[in-house]
Amino acid sequence: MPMKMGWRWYGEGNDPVSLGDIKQIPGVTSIVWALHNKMPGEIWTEEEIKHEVDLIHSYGFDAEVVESVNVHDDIKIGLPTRDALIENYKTCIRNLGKFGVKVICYNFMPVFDWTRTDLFHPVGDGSTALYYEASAIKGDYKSMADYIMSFTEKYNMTFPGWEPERMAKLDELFKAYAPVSKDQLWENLFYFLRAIMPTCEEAGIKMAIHMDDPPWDIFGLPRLMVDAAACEKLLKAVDHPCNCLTLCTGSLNANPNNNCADMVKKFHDRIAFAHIRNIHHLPNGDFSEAAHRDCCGETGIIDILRAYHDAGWEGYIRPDHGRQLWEEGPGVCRPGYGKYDRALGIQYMLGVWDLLDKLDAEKKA
Ligand SMILES: [Mn+2]
Repeated sequence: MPMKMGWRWYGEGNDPVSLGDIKQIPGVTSIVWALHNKMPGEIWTEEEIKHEVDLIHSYGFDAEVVESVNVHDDIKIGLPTRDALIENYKTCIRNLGKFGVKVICYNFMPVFDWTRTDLFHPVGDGSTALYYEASAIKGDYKSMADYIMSFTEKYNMTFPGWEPERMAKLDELFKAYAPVSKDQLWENLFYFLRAIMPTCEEAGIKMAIHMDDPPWDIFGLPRLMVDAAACEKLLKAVDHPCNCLTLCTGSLNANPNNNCADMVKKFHDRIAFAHIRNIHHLPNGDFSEAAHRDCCGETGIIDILRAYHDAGWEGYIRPDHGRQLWEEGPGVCRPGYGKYDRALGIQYMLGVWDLLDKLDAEKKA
C-alpha cells in the first residue's frame, strides 16, 4: 500500500481533535500540519518548526505534509514588494526541508479562500455539512465575509484564509486586485513558482497547489485552478518535478463537469497530495458536501480511488471536509474538520483500497 493516509490537524490548543484521538484511527500515518498563527509572508523559524514536528513524531506520525504556507497577497497581485516576500517564502521552504517536510500545499486564490454560504447546513439525517447556496453569492462580498467572521468571533476560532487581520481591510484588498486580470494572475503565479523551484529542489520539497474552491470566479475576482485545462497550463508553464498539484476532488467537483478520475489518470505523476471529498449537487445549482461513500454524492469517489490505485500512485492522501456528526455542533468542532465523519471516510477509502490491493494480488498469483 504505497499511498500515505493523512489527517489535517490544527495544532495543540487549536484543534478539538487530539493526536491521541487520531492515533486510534486505523491507517493514518501522516499528520498534515501548519503553524496556524503565522500570517502570509512571515518566516517560519527552525525552532517553531522543530517544536511542531517533534510533537507529531512523538505520536509515531510523520510530519511530511504542510497545509498551508499561505502566499502573501502582494505576490498574487504582483507588487514590487513581492521579491522580498518570495525570499521569505524561500526561507520557509529551506527551514521546512531541514525537518523532513516533503510537500507544501498552498493556493493562489485572490482575497478569499474556500467559500460557502452555510457551515452547518442540515443534511436531513441529523448531521450537518458545509453548503453552497448559489443564489446567496451575488455581488455582496461583505455579507459573506461577515457571516464567516461571525463564527470567528462567536467561537473564538480563526479559519485559514479568513484571518481577521486580512478581512478587516477587505475594501483595500479588492481595490488592490482590481487591475489584476486572469492572465496577469497566471503570470504572477508563474513568476512565484519560477523563483522558488531551485529552492524546492535543494530542500526536497514539492509545491502542491490546491484547486480553487469553488472553481469559478467569485465577486469579480479571477480564479485559476478550476479544471483539467488549467492544471495542464500550470504544469507545462513551469515544467519542473517540484511544481505539483493538490488535487482536491471536492473543490473541482463543485463544477459537475469536472471529471476528477480522468484528471487523476492524466496528472498522477504531478499530484503530490490528494484531497478526497464528495459533493452532492442539487437541481437548483446549490451543492452540499457529503459523506465519502460513493453513492452519497456525484463526485465518483470509487473511480477516483481506482485511478490512483491503478497508477501505482505513491503520494499523500487525506479525507477532506466531512460532515458534522452527533454532538459536533457549532463551537464543538471546526466546520468540515470534525472527528467522526473524516474517520469514517478514511475507513471507506481504505476499504476500497485494500480490496483493490487484494484483487491485484490475486491477478498476479
Ligand atoms: Mn481540499
